[in-house]
Amino acid sequence: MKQITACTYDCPDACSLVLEQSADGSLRLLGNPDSPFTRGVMCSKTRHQLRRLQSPNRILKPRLRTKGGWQEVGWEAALDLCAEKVQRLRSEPTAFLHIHSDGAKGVLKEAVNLFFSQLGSSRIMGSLCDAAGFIAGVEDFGARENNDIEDLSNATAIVNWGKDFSRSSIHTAAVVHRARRQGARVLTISPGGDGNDPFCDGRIGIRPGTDRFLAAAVIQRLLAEHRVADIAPHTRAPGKFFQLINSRAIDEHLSACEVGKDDFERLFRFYADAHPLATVIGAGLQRYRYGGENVRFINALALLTGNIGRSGGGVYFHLHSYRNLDLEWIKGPGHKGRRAFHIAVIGRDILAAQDPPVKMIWVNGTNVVNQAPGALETARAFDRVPFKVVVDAFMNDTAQRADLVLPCTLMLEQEDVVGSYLHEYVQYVGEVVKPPAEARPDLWIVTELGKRLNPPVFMPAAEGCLRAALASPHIEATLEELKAKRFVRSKRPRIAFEGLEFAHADGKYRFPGQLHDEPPPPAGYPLRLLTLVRRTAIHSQILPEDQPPFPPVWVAPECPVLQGLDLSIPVAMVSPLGRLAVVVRLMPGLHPGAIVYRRGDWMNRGGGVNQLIAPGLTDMGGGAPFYEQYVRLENASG
Ligand SMILES: Nc1nc2c(c(=O)[nH]1)NC1C(S)=C(S)[C@@H](COP(=O)(O)OP(=O)(O)OC[C@H]3O[C@@H](n4cnc5c(=O)[nH]c(N)nc54)[C@H](O)[C@@H]3O)O[C@H]1N2
Ligand SMILES: Nc1nc2c(c(=O)[nH]1)N[C@H]1C(S)=C(S)[C@@H](COP(=O)(O)OP(=O)(O)OC[C@H]3O[C@@H](n4cnc5c(=O)[nH]c(N)nc54)[C@H](O)[C@@H]3O)O[C@H]1N2
Ligand SMILES: [Mo]
Repeated sequence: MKQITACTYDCPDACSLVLEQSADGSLRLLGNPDSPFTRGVMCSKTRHQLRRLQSPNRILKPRLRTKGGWQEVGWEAALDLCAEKVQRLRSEPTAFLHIHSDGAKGVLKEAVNLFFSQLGSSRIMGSLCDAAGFIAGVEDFGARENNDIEDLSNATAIVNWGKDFSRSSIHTAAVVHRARRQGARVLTISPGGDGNDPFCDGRIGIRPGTDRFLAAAVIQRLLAEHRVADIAPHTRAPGKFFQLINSRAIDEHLSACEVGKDDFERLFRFYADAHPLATVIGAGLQRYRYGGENVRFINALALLTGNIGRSGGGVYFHLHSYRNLDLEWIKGPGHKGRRAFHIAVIGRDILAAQDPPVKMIWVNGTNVVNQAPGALETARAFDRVPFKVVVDAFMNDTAQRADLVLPCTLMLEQEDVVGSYLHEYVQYVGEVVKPPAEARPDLWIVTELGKRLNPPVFMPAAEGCLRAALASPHIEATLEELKAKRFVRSKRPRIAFEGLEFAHADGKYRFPGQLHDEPPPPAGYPLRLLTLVRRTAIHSQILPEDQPPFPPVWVAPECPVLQGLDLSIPVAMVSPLGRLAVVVRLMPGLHPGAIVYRRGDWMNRGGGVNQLIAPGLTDMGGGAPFYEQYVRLENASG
């Protein structure tokens, strides 16, 4: 038997999937060959999902913290307890903080937020993901829009600013591959740590966090050679921007980003000579203090070379996953006025909260203690809050700090509708695996809780939520049609900003107003810590049984830190916030001032790199500047 569904991981690709059940009952998960975009290919992380569902470490019943440890309780008792705790906070709802993310994507997971908006509880703002780069695009273009990802195959050249095609989006890699077969040349710019070699014709190494200077250098040369496209009527104050670019010499820009003359020449020739040229921007380069600025200078370069608003050109960055669905109704009436905590500094904000302090936390769809920077501070903040409910399926670093853990259903066990932050298809997600008897979807949990409150908080039924989401101007499909077809393409134009009509009120593009210096490493901490995605898992959704006791890190063979380090005895990676025992490996091609860690392993299994990373905010969007952190390596006894 074959059943079709879609991947709900927090991954751009949102693959269409087929679950095959053979006569003996065994299950196989495969890519769906009938999908117009994902075309039968599924990545290696999704391959692990069936094992996750059946893991012996999965939480199968509600668990209550008691003095002696964890005690399993029934759903009735668990919900009654939650209701009693929430009821006490009805008169001061902002003492109740809701923290959520995209553990599983979908309309019904988003709908859970309506429960909290009706209560008027505190919410989170910003994001741990792509907020700086996203808002950079909004500042420049007025809205975050890409050409259709399929149009990337029409490029004659592609410049990839630090997206790891091989790990973070295999279907972007597939389109890049198609473009190359048609003759496109591809250049990647990165400090290393990516698996892009099979997908590109060359790589330019760059000092981490400094892409804005490389883009500025190319723009300056274009200006000097009068090669800038005639975009002035479509932009606001270009002269001021050109002054900013010319306020330093090209050599100064290049030394700030540590790019040599030959590499600069190569990149300049790409942007000056290839038309149309598409620019792809990864999320890595916006995980710095000036991450938004990095993206804005690259956007400007694409515009000034005449590559915006045309087929084969464009700038590609993450889109909004739900842009083709209507989820406005979830925000509730008082959204703007609700008390909000920055997720990127969540521990600090909880600890500092007054009038009222945080008295209860509800977490769903995020391992926030593990994934937000400043993990030890977040853990401390959780310990200070009297009552924490965590809805999850595994005893990760966040669940471990709960007072009550509620077991949720997981991907393949839940009906839903998803969009994608890469492609234009909205998909129906079928429930194809029977969930464990006592696992529940998030929406069911808050619905049952709402009924127990006085006055009650009512939640729409799942079907109503899906129908409301589909009432969007961007797609044309009823729920029945979507169920039958499985995927519907949005009606958005294939080319973004055609005619150079931008989404700002005056229709004009905006250039960045500042170019900030990149500070040198702080004394004693020479290595910039790049905490990158891993191929075989989505974020921290790694089975505890798969985590090695000592996480590996990679440095360049010529990394100066290796001198004076004895690799035959244990090594610690140290930041001002803490230390982690690691195993050191070599990665040729990596910037000598960088160290790579594949993020997502748990503190309670010997990992948890966010213990070492300082909380903070990016220049735009309330993002987390994870890669701003510097560390050192030392022998553990040292
Ligand atoms: N050091 C460092 N840390 C980072 C980053 C970085 O660059 N460096 N980048 C980060 C990025 S890009 C992101 S997007 C975030 C991701 O951070 P999170 O959003 O916290 O992502 P996950 O680690 O996947 O945690 C999701 C949790 O949801 C659970 N879950 C799965 N399905 C469901 C469900 O249906 N319901 C409920 N209630 N739970 C479910 C999973 O078991 C898992 O524990 O963090 C990031 N953290
Ligand atoms: N397998 C897998 N896929 C995923 C995820 C996952 O956890 N696992 N998570 C998904 C999510 S939510 C996200 S946000 C994306 C993230 O996907 P990516 O955008 O690929 O993000 P990162 O892994 O953070 O960074 C990727 C690359 O950025 C480069 N880089 C780092 N710093 C710089 C810099 O200063 N300049 C330049 N030019 N390059 C730099 C590094 O070479 C690194 O390989 O992946 C998604 N896909
Ligand atoms: Mo992300």
